[in-house]
Amino acid sequence: MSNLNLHLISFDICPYVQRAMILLLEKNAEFQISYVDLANKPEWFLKVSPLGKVPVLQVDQTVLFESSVICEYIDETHGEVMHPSDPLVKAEHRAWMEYSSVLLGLIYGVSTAQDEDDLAAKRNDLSQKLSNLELTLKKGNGPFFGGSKFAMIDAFYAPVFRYFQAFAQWGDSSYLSEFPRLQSWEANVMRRSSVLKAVPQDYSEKLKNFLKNKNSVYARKLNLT
Ligand SMILES: N[C@@H](CCC(=O)N[C@@H](CS)C(=O)NCC(=O)O)C(=O)O
Repeated sequence: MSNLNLHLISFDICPYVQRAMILLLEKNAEFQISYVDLANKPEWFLKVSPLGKVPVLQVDQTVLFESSVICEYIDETHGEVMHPSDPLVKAEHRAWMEYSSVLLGLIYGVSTAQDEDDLAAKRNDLSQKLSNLELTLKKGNGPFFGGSKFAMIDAFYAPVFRYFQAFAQWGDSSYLSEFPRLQSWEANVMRRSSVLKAVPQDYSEKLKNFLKNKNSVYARKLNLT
């Protein structure tokens, strides 16, 4: 266990921050957390974050950015390793972890599309990509992506599933309706304690306000406006 001080810089509904939060909670790591308003970035944050983005993890005086890098660092320095030991299986997990970032980009695209055509194209693409993911999930191999152990890849998919849960709460539960393996994986990931604690209690209200302000076609369809 590392003795260095960890300081996570967060924005309360950021999906990439959730990855780091889940790792820190899984590892029972001690850390401080600060929240910034990304619509009004404070000077101190702009000095610390090279890309002006969250998450940032300050490790004593060293600044780490990019959620994947932050998560790998936390994994290597705290507690039990959250990757499979076999190099090929680990590489496969990392490949599908990258894939989760593509899904997050598409979900953002769906929720902020400004016209019907763009919305339909993004939804189609997302659906196709979820179908690829469904096919890679091995039958009867749950509860998690790689089997019985909650691994880093499961932490990476939690923010994806959290969006689907929020959309379902607002009336659209279509995303995983044709994908039974994904549904089961989602349920198992989303009941994990670290995942439940990785966002503020008013997450859903905050996400709703964020989407409302985007005034997108999808926000109107969900009656968020
Ligand atoms: N690839 C980055 C993405 C981080 C990212 O896009 N964060 C968003 C918030 S969810 C951000 O800070 N946006 C502020 C901006 O782009 O100005 C990672 O994985 O950490």
